Amino acid sequence: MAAFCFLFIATVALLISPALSLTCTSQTFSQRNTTFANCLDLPTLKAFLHWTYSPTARPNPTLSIAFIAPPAKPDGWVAWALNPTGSGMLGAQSLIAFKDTNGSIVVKTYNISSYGPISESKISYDVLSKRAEYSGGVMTIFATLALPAAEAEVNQVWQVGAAVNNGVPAKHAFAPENLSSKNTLQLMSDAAAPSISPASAPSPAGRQSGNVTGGSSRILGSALGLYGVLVLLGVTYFGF
Ligand SMILES: *[C@@H]1O[C@H](CO)[C@@H](O)[C@H](O)[C@H]1NC(C)=O
Ligand SMILES: *[C@@H]1O[C@H](CO)[C@@H](O)[C@H](O)[C@H]1NC(C)=O
Ligand SMILES: *[C@@H]1O[C@H](CO)[C@@H](O)[C@H](O)[C@H]1NC(C)=O
Ligand SMILES: CC(=O)N[C@H]1CO[C@H](CO)[C@@H](O)[C@@H]1O
Repeated sequence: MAAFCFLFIATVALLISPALSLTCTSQTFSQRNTTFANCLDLPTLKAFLHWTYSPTARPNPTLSIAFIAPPAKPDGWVAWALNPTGSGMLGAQSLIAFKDTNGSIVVKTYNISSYGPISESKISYDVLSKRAEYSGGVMTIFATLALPAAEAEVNQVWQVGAAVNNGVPAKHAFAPENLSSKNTLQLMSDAAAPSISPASAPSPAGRQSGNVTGGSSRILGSALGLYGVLVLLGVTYFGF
């Protein structure tokens, strides 16, 4: 009976795995040498964050990210921000990617201090590098920020918009999803990562992407965690 249960569970786990491959752990980047230590399926706007946090980098800790999301319309924009002074849009130190007036996909920085029209400006983080790609209907922002000090967590905000007018990203929708597109990014998620260590039992998805399965959205995270546990059970039981 126990054997049957394990077999059944393992089969179900295998059956559900294709759906889970739509998570960040199956995403790859066009530059083959681009990898990140962690990734997260963000809970709204079909967005994903990949990141590597280097708290001991000198002179400042660094956070390298790839933020992936489909713009609300093909000529729209995607944005990712840290908010060191609050949790929402006001105070967001933003990176916004869009197709510039000359047709290039650019990333510009915006210190968002009001709900009015935004304008390009410096942000409170040193931006060590930034670039963006647009392919397959999704935009990806790549950036490395210097953080003023090592932090265990930071507030992040993300957003998508439908239009860019004369090089200025236009305001986004007011839908509930937009209003809830923020949370706290646990930078030290390695410590809190699921007990499945990639070194001892790489998940199939983790192997594909070269990413460590770090955090995940609550729902997908627990599904993936469950899947991992099931795989582990299968490994233990079947010895493969
Ligand atoms: C990764 O590859 C790109 C070209 O595909 C190159 O410009 C870049 O320097 C490489 N980065 C590293 C860290 O090797
Ligand atoms: C378009 O403008 C951006 C600056 O906004 C520049 O970095 C980029 O090289 C330009 N692209 C082309 C094709 O001229
Ligand atoms: C961002 O805007 C706020 C409010 O106007 C201002 O106090 C702050 O100095 C600005 N930050 C930077 C880096 O310019
Ligand atoms: C998370 C986020 O950016 N929410 C914003 C959605 O849009 C409304 C209206 O502009 C803002 O009030 C929210 O801050």
